[in-house]
Amino acid sequence: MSYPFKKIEKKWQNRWKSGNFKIWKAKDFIGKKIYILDMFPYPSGEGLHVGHVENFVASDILARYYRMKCYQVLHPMGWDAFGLPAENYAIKMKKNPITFVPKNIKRYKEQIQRLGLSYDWSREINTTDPNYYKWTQWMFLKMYELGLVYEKEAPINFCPSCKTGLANEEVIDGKCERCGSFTEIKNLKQWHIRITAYADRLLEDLEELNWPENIKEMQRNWIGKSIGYEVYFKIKNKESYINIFTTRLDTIFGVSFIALSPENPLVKECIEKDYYFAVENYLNNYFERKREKKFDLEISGVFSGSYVSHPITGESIPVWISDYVLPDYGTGAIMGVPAHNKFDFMFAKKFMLKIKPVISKEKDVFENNIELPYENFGYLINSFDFDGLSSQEAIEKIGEHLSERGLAKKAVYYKLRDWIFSRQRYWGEPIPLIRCNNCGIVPVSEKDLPVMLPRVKYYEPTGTGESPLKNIKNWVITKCPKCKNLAERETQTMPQWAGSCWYYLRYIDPLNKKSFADYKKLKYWLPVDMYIGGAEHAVLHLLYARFWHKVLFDLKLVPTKEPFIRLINQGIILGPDGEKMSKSRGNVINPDSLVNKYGADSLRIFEMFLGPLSDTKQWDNQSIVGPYRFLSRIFKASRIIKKNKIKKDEPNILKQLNINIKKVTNDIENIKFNTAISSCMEFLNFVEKNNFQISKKSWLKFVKILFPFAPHLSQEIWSLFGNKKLLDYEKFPEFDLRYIEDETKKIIIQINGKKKDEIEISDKDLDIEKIKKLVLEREKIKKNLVNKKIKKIIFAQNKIINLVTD
Ligand code: ANZ
Ligand code: ZN
Repeated sequence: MSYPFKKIEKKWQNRWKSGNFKIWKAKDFIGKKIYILDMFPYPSGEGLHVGHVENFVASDILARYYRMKCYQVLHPMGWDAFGLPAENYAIKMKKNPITFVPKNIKRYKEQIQRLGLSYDWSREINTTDPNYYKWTQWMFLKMYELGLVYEKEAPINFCPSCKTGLANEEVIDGKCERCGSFTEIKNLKQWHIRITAYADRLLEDLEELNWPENIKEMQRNWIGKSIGYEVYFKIKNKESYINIFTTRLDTIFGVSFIALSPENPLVKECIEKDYYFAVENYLNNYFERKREKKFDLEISGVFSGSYVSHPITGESIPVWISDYVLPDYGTGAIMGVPAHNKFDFMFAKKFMLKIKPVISKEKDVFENNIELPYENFGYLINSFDFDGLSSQEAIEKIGEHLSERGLAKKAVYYKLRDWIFSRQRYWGEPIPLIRCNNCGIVPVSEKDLPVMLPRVKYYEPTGTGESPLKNIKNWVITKCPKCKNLAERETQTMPQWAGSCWYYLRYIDPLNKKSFADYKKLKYWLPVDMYIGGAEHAVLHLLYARFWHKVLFDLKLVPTKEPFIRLINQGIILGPDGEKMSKSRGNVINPDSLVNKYGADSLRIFEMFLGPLSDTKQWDNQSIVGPYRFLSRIFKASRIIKKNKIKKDEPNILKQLNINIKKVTNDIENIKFNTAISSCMEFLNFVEKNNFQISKKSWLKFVKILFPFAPHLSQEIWSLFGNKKLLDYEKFPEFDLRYIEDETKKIIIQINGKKKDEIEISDKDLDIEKIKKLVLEREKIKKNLVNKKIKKIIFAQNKIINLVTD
């Protein structure tokens, strides 16, 4: 069985193209809108991956569906085209990315068009286009004006033999990807953006987002807000104090040592004479390991010779120096409580320090016989006046006690760090700042934007770890915008994240010359209603973009607090061998060959039919035959039905048709494309069993609901039946409840998770309140509930109702 998909797909693709894709052009300000966005791809030399296809087909189904539901649909595509691979390839081939990036884009675009994806190409953008990156630079300068940009030394990876700075991706197991030498850490002045100033808002506003819970949790952990206390421990025989950060002030009576990070400036002050050599030895060793990125698995440390006094008991506590205390978190110093923290416990075991339990699991149990370390909250023991308090109460009380005496204060710390914004790279947006000997750092004037990336022949690494742009003297030397003397341009470039922080805004008004986008248009289109892409962007891209958007919101340049209201992650597709697809494993599936063999519509349906969109799925080379046969059967059925003279359909046909429409409508709106497709398959089986006895009108309704999934074939059948117009703006069929009223569902009734009864409920009653009423009226259930009180009713998956009692 076969159908002429090649001819059909070519015909309609040409038709869409010859109309300049106007059919998919989103119009501003007309009616209700929906913004359906894909994470835009990086146009590598390899072309589209089946994972892209999964993402783009899913969003295309939504875009086509909502168009048929009379929405203005904004569904754009563009290119995230700056980045390291292009630059490395350029260095190798001695070719400028400016010439080959457009070639890759062309290939991507052709592949996308061969899949029948309905993008509004009039809004295409490219992050490497000067008309685009002008605004990336402009926004950077806005942040600079706000004081959100500052320069500070920060470590970069450096290969001593290639004499070049490396990106994290180029360091494999601590070695340079190119030559295999061990890389080092080199400190270089770099631009930072103060994303930490937005930490609280980035955290709080997560609550309003309809995103997968795991992604929100990753963002929460990345931001890592901890509320606790700083406590000051006085160094014995000295004037200074050691300031530690703890979230567990309730354990303060169990402190048996203080530990400083080797990088804490107080280390110097704490070293006592007799300990000098041991400490110096330890520090040298630590810094050497750090430079070479070799980390010991075992905790190490050294005693400084100093003691502090306990702020409540006055007891002497030894001060240690240890690498398990992070230099850039909290105050870089901790109080060690071995009985209640596993790292402190390991440290105490190794150096034979005291382990004193001060928290018990149960109230009024003063003898602790639980296994140590016990890290949970509990009740205080061995803690003098505070004995018996719960951990939470004790944190409050001890906090007050110490704060009143000036020995502690409430403190909040975040794991989030400021964003290192410069790269020592050629292929990125130039940072629009100028270094002048008279005036210091001077921003480029707005009228001189964009600062164009120079077109050059050679941009080999400089050997110092700095940007290759540094070598391009006639570009570097410029005039200071302030004093007009000779000055130098900043030669570091922006990270690839910069362009992807705001691209969804430019789609809204891509040709605007006066601003990055007109505010009224932003107001109409924002926020993005559905953002579809891979879960690998859980933190970096999605956090940077949210931050960038909030800065623009504060400047009153965008109308919403958040950019992406709803996020949907497509699952990873594993190779036929069950492993992640990769070139080196040789298990990458190329969509082109499948399109050639079975057609784009078959591939679209196949990928959606692999399983629920968000699940990890395994590729299976054989199964695409199924969708292909399904479409062939539809084509054949259409030719038969076209000859039908049936005017009025039998009730069972109408019933099945309406059930199908209802199912597909609900499934598309709930992003369950696989079950929508199986419902269509069932309907086709039914039509075949009934010898194709269905009216043209009803059949065409089916063709319409198939359109978002298989647009070429549906459009072909639509025109085969004499329709001249394109299907895109035909109304999506509505279901008629009259025909499906007697459709019922079996619902299982449980009490406290045990099945007690079941009930048939008609579709129109599928409403929790109605079901509750019906369930509670049932005799069996009444009997089971005698003398019991219902605490909660849980209704799961439209299948099970569980009554939870006392
Ligand atoms: C004493 C204590 C006792 C702690 C106890 C924990 C349990 P989060 O929630 O991740 O913020 N800490 C503080 N600064 C640190 C640093 N620079 N490097 C390594 N560890 C550090 O963790 C806060 C806890 O992490 C703090 O509370 C501190 O140990 C440790 F039974 O203080 B705690
Ligand atoms: Zn100057």
